[in-house]
Amino acid sequence: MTIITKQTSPFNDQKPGTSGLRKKVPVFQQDNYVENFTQAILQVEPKPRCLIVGGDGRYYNDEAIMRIAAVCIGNRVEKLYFAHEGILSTPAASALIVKLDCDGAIILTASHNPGGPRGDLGIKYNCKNGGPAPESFTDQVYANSLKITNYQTVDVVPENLRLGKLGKLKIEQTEIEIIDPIENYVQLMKSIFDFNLLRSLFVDTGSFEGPFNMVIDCMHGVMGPYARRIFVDELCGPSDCVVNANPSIDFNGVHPDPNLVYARELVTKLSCSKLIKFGVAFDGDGDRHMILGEGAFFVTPGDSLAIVADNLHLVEKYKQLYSICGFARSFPTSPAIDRVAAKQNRPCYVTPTGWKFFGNLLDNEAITVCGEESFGVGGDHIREKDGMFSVLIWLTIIADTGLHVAQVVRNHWCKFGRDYFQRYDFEDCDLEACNKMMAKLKQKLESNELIGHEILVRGKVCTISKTGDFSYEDKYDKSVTRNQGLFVEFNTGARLVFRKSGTGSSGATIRIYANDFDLTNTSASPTDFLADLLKYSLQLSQLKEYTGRDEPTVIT
Ligand code: G16
Repeated sequence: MTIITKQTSPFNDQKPGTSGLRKKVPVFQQDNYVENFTQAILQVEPKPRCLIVGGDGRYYNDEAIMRIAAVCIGNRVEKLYFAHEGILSTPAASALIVKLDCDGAIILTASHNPGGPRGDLGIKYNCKNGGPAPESFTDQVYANSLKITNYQTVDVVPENLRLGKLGKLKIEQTEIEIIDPIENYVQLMKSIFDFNLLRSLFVDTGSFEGPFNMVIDCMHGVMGPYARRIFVDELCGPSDCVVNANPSIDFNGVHPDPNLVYARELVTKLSCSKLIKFGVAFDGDGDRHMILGEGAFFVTPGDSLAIVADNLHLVEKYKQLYSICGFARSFPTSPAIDRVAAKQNRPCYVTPTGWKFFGNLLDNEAITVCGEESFGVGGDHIREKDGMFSVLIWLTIIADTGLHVAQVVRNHWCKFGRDYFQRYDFEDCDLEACNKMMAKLKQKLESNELIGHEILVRGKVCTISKTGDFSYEDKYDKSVTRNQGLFVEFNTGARLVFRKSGTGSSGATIRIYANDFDLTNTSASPTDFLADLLKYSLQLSQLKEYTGRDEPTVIT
């Protein structure tokens, strides 16, 4: 085997989105496509010397890993760690980068997007701090990809590189090690949480009229082996509490997006059995999660984030390791966490959508917990959102207080009032039509023409007080990110946000987010409470006129 230079030509569509490059599998299967993008990553200065490679196990994961490996060896990367079988959750990758003192990780995932031969694949790069590459990095990758003329690789795929067996080998100048990523992640969780307290949930203590039964739905994604290790081996839960736990290349035909529509199996289980008191669904790569209580009581991601922030003091070990300084949320996320921050006299930063924007705040110890409406909660222990971390905080709260999920949420509303929130997703719309619609809306909202306009919300007059397109200046590197969400704010505190998703692989997904607040009326249905606002959002955006759609594909 020898290192060779291979001629290539650029692809003009390798611009990373919200979280890496996401495309349909056949796009990645094109000759040179994976190699060009890998070379474009490896050319960003300072060039990485030590990398981790792995992915969420979806279709083409293993072939893409071999193509990436060949380019890394061709570029004489000094050390390459591969996850056993090539399977690595996103939070585990983030933890390993720091633990093994690597320069970064190349992670193959399209997260919550469907898999299979016609499904999605993605490649994202995480940096030395364990977090997703910031825009300054991904802009360089994109620029490199547009002018690439050749890449370094090896003339034959290394035959001795077998990801099924742990161990070390050397190919050309590259030292290679196949590692078990789960062990490090489990140890990290054990260093943060009181596993004895969590174990007590599986014992009938009388607090919950029987043992605290739970269902952990891994949705055929990467989390199965992690959940089995934690819930069955460490916490001594019954083996059937972890379901859909074998990573599958097409997620068994399931859309591995933990929401009320795609995690239907879990929702049905909890709706049908009063014996199950807690349910969680993870997404394909294990960073997102959805929490349900008894009777499929749904905890909105914004409430979950606020409750985690308000109860962080219960996680003794975490509190000792990472002092609680402040919080952050993405712009479209409900302001429930802002109220917790205000009560604790701590700052709450508001960033654009995308975990990469939390990195500098965490690195500079400005925040300890952050999260997003897209089912993401994370902390200072790694630089990715971490579904398991959030679940173990929830279980700590439950074990400590003896309260059910719904009681925890209702107590929170009593203390802070309720932030009603709903997100409408219009998936797979025509891209050009969406671009035109968003351009028109932007023009309307950036002029002041709607200020003072009145609409009726639950029978009361609400006045538009502010409109625009969210932009963000990073407190530390002073970078400015514009066009991060069109918004309409009302004098009552109600708000609408409009965005085009940055994680789709074809067409366009339009997201409309609505939130409103009530201090005392906390028991209304979000659908009723937000109906007038959402109706107005459809009129204002002229979504139907542009896209022909007026029914969301998913309501969260
Ligand atoms: C990624 C990002 C998140 C973001 C989400 C949704 O998550 O890491 O920060 O909130 O996409 O983005 P969009 O609304 O643009 O589709 P994941 O879990 O897909 O990697």
